[in-house]
Amino acid sequence: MGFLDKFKKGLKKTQNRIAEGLATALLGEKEIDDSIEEVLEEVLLEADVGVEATEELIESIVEKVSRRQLKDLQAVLNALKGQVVDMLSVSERSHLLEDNRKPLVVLVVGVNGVGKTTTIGKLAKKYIKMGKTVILGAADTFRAAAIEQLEIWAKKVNCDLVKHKEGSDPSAVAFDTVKAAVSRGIDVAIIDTAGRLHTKENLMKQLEKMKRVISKVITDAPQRVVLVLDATNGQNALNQAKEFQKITGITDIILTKLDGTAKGGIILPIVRQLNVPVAFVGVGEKEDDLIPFDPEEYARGLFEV
Ligand SMILES: Nc1nc2c(ncn2[C@@H]2O[C@H](COP(=O)(O)OP(=O)(O)OP(=O)(O)O)[C@@H](O)[C@H]2O)c(=O)[nH]1
Ligand SMILES: [Mg+2]
Repeated sequence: MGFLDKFKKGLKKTQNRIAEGLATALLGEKEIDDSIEEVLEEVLLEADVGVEATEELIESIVEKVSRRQLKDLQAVLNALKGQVVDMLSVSERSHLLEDNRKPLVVLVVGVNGVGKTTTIGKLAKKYIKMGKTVILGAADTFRAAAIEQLEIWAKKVNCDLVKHKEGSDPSAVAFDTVKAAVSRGIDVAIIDTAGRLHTKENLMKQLEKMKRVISKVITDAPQRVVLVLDATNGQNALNQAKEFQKITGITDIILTKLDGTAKGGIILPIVRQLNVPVAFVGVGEKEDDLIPFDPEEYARGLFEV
């Protein structure tokens, strides 16, 4: 299956909610009228498009309906698609893969269970496919089996790994990983971190320390701080992102588990409110289930039936 099909499949649940929600509500109506406003609001909010973006979308659709420019469901879906592309195209594209600083240090952060470690495996594979060499740093020394989980990925994608004992200082692992990348001439060092709630001050401080220690090896590193968000968390993911952004400069966002939720609309407020590009979306648990985010494909996935 190609990227585009996978992206579409990953958005299926969200698409169903929106398109079917609208279709059901409009069933039996000869022509679309103002009553679409309420239905639209409901389905868009349910898909976690967020209040602000929902209002913006509704305004434009209702205006077109009252001018009799949109007569059926298909026309409404098409209009929504165009509008969403416009809303997202203001955002910058992520250059996570194309960042050629060497070694590139990528620090991966996020709350518990969002898919950090899995995403690191998938990401490593992408760099390797481009002909780059990769080293992984097992700086989640907190959770039992976290190191082993990353080791399995390193074996699977065939790259180096730096690890210490469980319970050791994550900053020391990060430091050694970057050192190893430099001495072995490796292109990309990706550092896994323990899941942490954005509300836990001491854990957020620990992230700061990791960054500081890494910059002792290379002044401008980590050049990329990737925040992994779980799409199934919907609006809550947005709140997490805001907190992480306050404490540690996020350069890229990866939104996982799009395949498992009807809340795929959350990308809109994420892109529009955070001013950080969404680099990839996760659409499954396998190594190739990480898809570059593209506004056009996203809008098609949401609104094309
Ligand atoms: N369906 C689906 N599952 C995913 C995706 N990404 C990750 N997962 C699954 O989510 C679960 C948690 O993934 P991990 O990579 O362990 O998450 P983590 O953020 O490293 O977790 P902690 O280290 O405990 O904080 C695993 O079962 C993954 O297979 C995705 O895009 N889609
Ligand atoms: Mg993990």
